[in-house]
Amino acid sequence: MTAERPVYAFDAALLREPSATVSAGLSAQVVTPPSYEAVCQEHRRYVEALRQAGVETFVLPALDDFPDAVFVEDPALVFGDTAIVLRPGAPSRQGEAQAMAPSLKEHFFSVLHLPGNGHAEGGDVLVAADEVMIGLSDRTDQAGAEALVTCLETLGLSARIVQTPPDVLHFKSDCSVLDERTVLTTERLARSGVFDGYATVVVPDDELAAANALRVNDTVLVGDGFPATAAMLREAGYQTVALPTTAIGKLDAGLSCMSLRWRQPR
Ligand code: CIR
Repeated sequence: MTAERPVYAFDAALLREPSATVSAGLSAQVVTPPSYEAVCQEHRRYVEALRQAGVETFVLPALDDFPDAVFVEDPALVFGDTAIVLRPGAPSRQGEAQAMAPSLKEHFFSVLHLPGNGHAEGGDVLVAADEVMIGLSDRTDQAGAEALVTCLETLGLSARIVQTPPDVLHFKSDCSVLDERTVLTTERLARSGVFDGYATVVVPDDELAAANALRVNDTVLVGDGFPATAAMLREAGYQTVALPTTAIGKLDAGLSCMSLRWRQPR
């Protein structure tokens, strides 16, 4: 499945304004939750950075019944002209998927629904040049992953089920695509062998959350609390833009989580 364009080439993104209730979002950490204002500020900077990187942004209104709804990456997956409505594994997030469906219909020719009763969240799905990796986690179970493999196969995409490290929220909490053959990853994930055959840039152990970076066109968006990772990326030849992620980080989120990105068919 080698794509005609690089997997990080995007010209459109769907986002959602943070919910007024976002402070009540899920978190595995014992921290003071972020304020609504702080999340909004980070979200604004993120939208602006996507625009600067050449992406047209479509920002949906907040869904106050769903504190985590700003993290639109999890309830759906999108490719060129197709979207897949997923079934989040977190009970408090399940309604986000149906709420997203009408907006997906506006932007995509075809909107599929994850078959069966299993669960899968987009944060567990890494789209690389020649394959899609689906990480099993507390949010994505075997049934959901298998259903997603089947669904992706109907789109001509080949998918592989892999393992998210223990106690890590999503597969992509620990990795991101940098280019057609290179991934940014934590050491613990790289050690599992999942990226054998890829080149890797390994984040320092004191910057684990930096692994959820986001390559968009010529730019790699990186959390501004991760200077060593940003320096490694620049040294490797990538252009970086640092964005604040302290507030969303308290909700276990990173830079891929706040958008669904695609290349519009011409
Ligand atoms: C959650 O636990 O579901 C949210 N607080 C964070 C979701 C982050 N999403 C992502 O990594 N794709």
